[in-house]
Amino acid sequence: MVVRKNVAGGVRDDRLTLDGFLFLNTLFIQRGRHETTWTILRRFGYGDALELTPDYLVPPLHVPPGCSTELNHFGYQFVQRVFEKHDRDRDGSLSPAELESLFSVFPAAPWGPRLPREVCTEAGRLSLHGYLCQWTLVTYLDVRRCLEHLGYLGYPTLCEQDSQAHAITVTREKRLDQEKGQTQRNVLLCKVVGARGVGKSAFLQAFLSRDLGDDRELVEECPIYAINTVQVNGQEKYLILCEVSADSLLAPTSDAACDVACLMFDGSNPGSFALCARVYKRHYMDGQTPCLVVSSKADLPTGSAPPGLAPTEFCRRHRLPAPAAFSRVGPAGLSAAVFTRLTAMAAFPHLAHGELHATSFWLRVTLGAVGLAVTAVLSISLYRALVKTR
Ligand SMILES: Nc1nc2c(ncn2[C@@H]2O[C@H](COP(=O)(O)OP(=O)(O)OP(=O)(O)O)[C@@H](O)[C@H]2O)c(=O)[nH]1
Ligand SMILES: [Mg+2]
Repeated sequence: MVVRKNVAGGVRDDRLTLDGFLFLNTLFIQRGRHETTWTILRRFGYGDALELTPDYLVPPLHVPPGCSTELNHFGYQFVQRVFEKHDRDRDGSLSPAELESLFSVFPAAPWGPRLPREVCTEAGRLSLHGYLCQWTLVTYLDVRRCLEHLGYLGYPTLCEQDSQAHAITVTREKRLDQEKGQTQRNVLLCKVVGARGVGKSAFLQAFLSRDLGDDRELVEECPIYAINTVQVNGQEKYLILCEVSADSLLAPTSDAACDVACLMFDGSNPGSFALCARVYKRHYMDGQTPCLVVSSKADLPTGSAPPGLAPTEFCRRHRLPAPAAFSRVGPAGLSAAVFTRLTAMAAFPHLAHGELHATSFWLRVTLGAVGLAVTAVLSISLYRALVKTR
């Protein structure tokens, strides 16, 4: 009432406008009711220094080892609403100015200049798809940062939840996925490993349907991550490609953990395969991570193999799928097939090895047959026993 009387446009559709809100708080302060304004500020996460408090920005969220973090349905719904709010011209993408308006509630731009090389963009504009990919990447790699971002955007208030942890799903342990032979994860990580210059960055950019160009500067600037969606078995999964130099994986404290490993060598220089073989033996040979060997630069003539184990022979001996050819030039379908294959291997690791699959198939057939025979023998014995007792 008091707002309606004193501020033109202070109330609209029975709701306080910004002017009305500021007037009301000025009134509280003038009348000595500071505690009311403080209560409001604290409710929105502000501390004594009038800054959002760490408790508000990073609420507790337990992520046990072997688990990963994803935005859930509520999280995606919320960030999509934020996108739509800032897409003023309703063209389905954010221009640099629209992105700046979205960033205005953050103390610093939440996503750096690498953004256009990590997700799909269209002529400098960020599509909803690329935007959701970016949120997915941050949630997966750094959930604290994601919580902070959701906090700045006012998730708890706008969604009427205690904290923005409500927007996050912590997946079950990977060990359990491996035991059950399937995953509920929607975000999968693929490490792309290979010697210097084999074409890892080109591979990441092809995943975003972008050509690397010949500009070395751009190559140096390339991020180590690229994220996109891939359809497998009628499901849409987010696949994160992470470029890793093989040298770093041969360092003593290296982390090779991922859902699928892509071991890349240059098909025009098969000598580059030696490093893939070393990384495989060091990290993946005795583990459960599926591996796909990729022979890059398929548009160039195949080089002659140096003495030692040829890639195809190595794969056969280690029961790995035969090397998949890839080229950043040529039909897009060729590269799309590799990305689908990697995603399928990550999502269904027990199907990754053709031979293993066949083995388990025959094992199941054999066990099934044994089971049937046992049931038949038991049924006959039971029948005989019943006949005798009559
Ligand atoms: N012909 C051909 N050249 C390629 C292909 N992919 C990459 N290249 C070239 O190979 C060189 C190295 O490519 P990058 O993608 O930077 O290789 P990288 O593995 O990321 O290299 P580092 O990050 O330095 O280890 C560049 O000059 C690319 O233009 C391809 O499919 N075909
Ligand atoms: Mg590179």
